[in-house]
Amino acid sequence: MMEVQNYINGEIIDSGSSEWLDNFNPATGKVYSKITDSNAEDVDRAYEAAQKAQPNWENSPAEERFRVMNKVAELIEERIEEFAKAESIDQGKPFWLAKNEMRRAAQNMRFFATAAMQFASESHATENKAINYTLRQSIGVVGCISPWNLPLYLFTWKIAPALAAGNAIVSKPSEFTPMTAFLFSKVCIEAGMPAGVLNVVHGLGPKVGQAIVEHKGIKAISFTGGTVTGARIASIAAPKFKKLSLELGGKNPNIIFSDADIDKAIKTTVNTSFMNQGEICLCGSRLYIHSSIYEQVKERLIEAVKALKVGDPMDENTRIGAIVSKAHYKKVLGYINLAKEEGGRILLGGESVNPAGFEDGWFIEPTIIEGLSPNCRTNQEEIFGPVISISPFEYTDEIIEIANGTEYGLAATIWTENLTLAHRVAQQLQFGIVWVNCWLLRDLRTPFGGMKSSGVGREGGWEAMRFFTEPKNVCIAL
Ligand code: TXE
Repeated sequence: MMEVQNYINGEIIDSGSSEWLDNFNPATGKVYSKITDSNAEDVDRAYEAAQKAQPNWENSPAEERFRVMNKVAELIEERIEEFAKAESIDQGKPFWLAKNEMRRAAQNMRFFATAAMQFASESHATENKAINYTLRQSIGVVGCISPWNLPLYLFTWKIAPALAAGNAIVSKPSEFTPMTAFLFSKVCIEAGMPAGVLNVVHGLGPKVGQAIVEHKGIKAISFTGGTVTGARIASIAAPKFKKLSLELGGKNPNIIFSDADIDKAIKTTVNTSFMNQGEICLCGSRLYIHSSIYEQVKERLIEAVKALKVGDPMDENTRIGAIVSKAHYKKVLGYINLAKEEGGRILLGGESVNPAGFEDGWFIEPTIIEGLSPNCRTNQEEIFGPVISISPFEYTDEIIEIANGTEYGLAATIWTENLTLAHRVAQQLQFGIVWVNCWLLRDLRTPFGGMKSSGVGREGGWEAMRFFTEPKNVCIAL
């Protein structure tokens, strides 16, 4: 059986614990590989390697960091089939989608390789008195903790800017989806990444993740995952005065106004609602449709979603794969039951499915629910599965209030051909990202992150480079 091992000080090694965790294939419900069960001592080892390697990495020419990171991107692209297959088996997502995400992982490395070459200091002349400049220095050793929904895509999204800014890293991928980070470690060795610059420690969140957050020498933590975990991490990191970037959950509204281009809105909404089984923090799980077009959009959406094939993730026609873990599968089904208790009418789906050949896998039908009040738990809590709630609305001010009325503030989508309305609503929505007539259209230079319980800080472009550096003001009197 394949074994997922750590990458510490440039070597692929087992945890000192000699213990192993089971790794499941969500489509079959069976264990298919083992994960080294690391602990705080492995984190210490990774930290020591990182600390030793960091000064040389920071002081290496930017071209050298650029070269290594680009080489890693090239090697991922050369092995895209292998990486995508591994991601699909580990996570449950369709293979074609995993392939897109592997391209994005390579793009993350390449984008921030370029940032390493372009990131610059600022200077400020203080009228005849002084010249100030801002040195942007590496932090040292940083911690990167990533989730299971877009495993390599989000892992690289964190480590790439950290590396570009000259830091060394102790990282931990999710224990539910460690495989592509393991393959990535091997690619780093092949690309000539200096030993210790990136360390990948596999294992459980409360053990390995927590040890990273608690570690005295690790000065900044970049985390993507659940809001509850984020709050726990913040409570440990804050008294130690660590820099923190938290990308947490969402309960994102998708609002279709009466003048929207309905064909486009429906086509995109199918993805907004159900891509990656709804396991994307940016998925729109609350769909609000203007009452004048409600029945029409509802019927057409149901038809479009009915056509989504649920099943074998390796089949190129599959649109909905398996749910990542048994626990999460039960959680999502629990929310469907809750929706019924709260008075919701199931318009489509609502059940688990057992596609032929995958009888023990964790599959759930894409589910559309109507008739829920804005304040019920189904409309307030993050489900993170193929489940959406739909409702009609009358007035713009009313829908803005409803859209803003959850503890989350990650992403909102609006559909309208009215430019003034689009600008006005975009300004009033309390979300880190507002998409107008599109969804998940990403430019890696833009700030990415959420308001309220969706997180603290922003990733992407210079925001990420600023997070992974310490600014120092040098003031020289003239
Ligand atoms: O995530 P966790 P879970 C949401 C989604 C989901 C819920 C919980 O609603 O149902 O969160 O998912 C590591 N100290 N999202 O429990 O636990 C863990 O090992 C340090 C939204 O699987 O937050 C993993 O590497 N680290 C989301 C990472 O944190 C800890 C993506 C995320 O896992 C830790 C995933 C600890 N005490 C879930 N405990 C998004 N926003 O994209 C766990 N970890």
